[in-house]
Amino acid sequence: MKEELLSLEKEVSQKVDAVQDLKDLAEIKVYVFGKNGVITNLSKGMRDVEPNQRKEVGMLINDLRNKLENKIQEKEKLLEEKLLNEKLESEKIDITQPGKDCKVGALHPTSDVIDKLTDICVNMGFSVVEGPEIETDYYNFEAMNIPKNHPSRDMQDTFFITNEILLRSQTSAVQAREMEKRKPPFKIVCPGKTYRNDSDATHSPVFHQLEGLVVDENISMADLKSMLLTLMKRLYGEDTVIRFRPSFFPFTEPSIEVDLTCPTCHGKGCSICKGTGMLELLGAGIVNPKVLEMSGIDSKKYRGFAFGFGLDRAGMLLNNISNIKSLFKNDIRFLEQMKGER
Ligand code: FA5
Repeated sequence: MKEELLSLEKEVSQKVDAVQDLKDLAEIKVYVFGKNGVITNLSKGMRDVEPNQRKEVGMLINDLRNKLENKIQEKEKLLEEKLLNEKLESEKIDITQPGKDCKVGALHPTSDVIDKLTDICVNMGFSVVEGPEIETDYYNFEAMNIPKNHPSRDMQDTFFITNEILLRSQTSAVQAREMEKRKPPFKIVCPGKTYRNDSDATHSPVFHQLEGLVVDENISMADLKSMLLTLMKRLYGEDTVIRFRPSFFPFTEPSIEVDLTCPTCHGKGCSICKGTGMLELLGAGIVNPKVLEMSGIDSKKYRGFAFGFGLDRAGMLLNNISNIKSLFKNDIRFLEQMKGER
């Protein structure tokens, strides 16, 4: 019997020594202590042992059970430690490593100038409105005192969809829409996209304008001039040089255009500003009484002034950009540079 127990101890010990993971160790446990395990079967066999030998055999079996239990427990502890160390090693974080470069975005120069100008206007009491980009001939032209076949339509090379429907060529199209809806006095601005068949360094087929319209009693050219001066100074700084020029728009009388120093040559004259040293930024004027009347506003009681900023140009002047196309290319290198400018 003793021999048998010794050989069993040896066999199980060798198996435990050789085992490499907890799953295999669990199988050995079943082999030794399971329902049909070798130790369990030895205990069951006690009833066949001669009564006078039972005590001694019992002690030997118990002794072997304790030895094997200890052996397996030690191995279990070892394997658990090994597993934990492997896990810790695989999850190790090197906190001395430099962090990953995280890209920070910024507003596009056109969005930036839209936000800035709109904010300035809102602070001056204007409400912000929107109008459709696909517009009727009536609101874009006729309600603005530009009848069909009027020569001033040539100033805006328009994309027509049908005879009566077009891509709006000016945000002035919102003027009549708002005048029909509102009762004076009111002040509105409308930033948005506009479309013309135009393309060079300062003209793009899609561009942005910001329309402003003020209707009230006793409006004069002095109000318009001081409003535009304030807007320009708030946007470009107190020492901004601007030039008011007489102009013509069928919907304003008198009409003016406003120029700002060219960002490319700083006033010296270059190909971008066609040698003038200045770039045209906006058109404006006192609303033609005919336009007020067409939209149901009493022109004897009320007068108005209106202005239409070219927002892409405004952004170019703000960021020293010489070609309007850069604003539409979405070249990340250009946009990165713009981020630094603001
Ligand atoms: C107009 O569009 C008038 N509706 C402005 C106006 C509003 C006058 C209210 C009176 C009262 P004009 O065509 O000049 O005007 O355009 C106004 C500005 O839009 C220009 O000064 C220029 O800055 C910008 N602009 C015009 N065409 C383009 C274009 N193709 N690309 C980029 N900017 C343009």
